[in-house]
Amino acid sequence: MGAKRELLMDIDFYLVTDSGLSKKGTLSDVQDAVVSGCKIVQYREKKKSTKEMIAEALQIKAICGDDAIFLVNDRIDVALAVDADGVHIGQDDMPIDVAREILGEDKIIGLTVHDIHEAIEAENSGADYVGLSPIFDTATKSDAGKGIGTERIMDVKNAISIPIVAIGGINKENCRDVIENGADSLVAISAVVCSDDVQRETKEFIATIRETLDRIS
Ligand code: TZP
Ligand code: MG
Repeated sequence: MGAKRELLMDIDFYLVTDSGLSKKGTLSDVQDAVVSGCKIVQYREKKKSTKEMIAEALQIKAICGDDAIFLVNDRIDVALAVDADGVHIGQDDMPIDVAREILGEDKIIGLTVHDIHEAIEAENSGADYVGLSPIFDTATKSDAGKGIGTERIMDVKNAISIPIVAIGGINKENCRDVIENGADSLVAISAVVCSDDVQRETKEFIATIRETLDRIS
């Protein structure tokens, strides 16, 4: 098992970049999150050219170094070009078996799922983790759909054994509930990248997640 794959068992706060929402820019956000202890970063960029994405992805990879897993959203070509640690894909992106064939066994593949059926299918098709979405209503992703609520996390937890990353509408007020209901890790995009202090927000999320995981274990 690669070192980065081992790190996947230890993730708590998961950073997804958003250059449209970010106050200080993607690279600054990644830097701030990683120095604050974030162990997984997903480069999610919908507007830039492939050339710009490759240049930025190389910089993100360098910031992550050995400290954080570095994944690229959707763009398997970009992930391959920069030798990222893996990808995060959605239900309408490249089928996971095809992505695995292209990326090989060593790369990490995360898949967005919306319910227990997609989660079981994700595990059976070789996903390394699932992103369960959206837990709450969110304005950050226009087509995310209605929040499924925290109780659904436990249903998924009871059905699969790969890590569950919760996403959608999560903030510091509701994040305890998300972890108590079975999420291993969580994403909070706007709550972190729209803040003036990404380091402080990342540290606070990590502390709350860790404290909750310790309490329920
Ligand atoms: N995928 C599902 S919901 C979402 C994505 C990228 C947006 C989450 O953003 P926020 O600001 O944490 O609700
Ligand atoms: Mg996608």
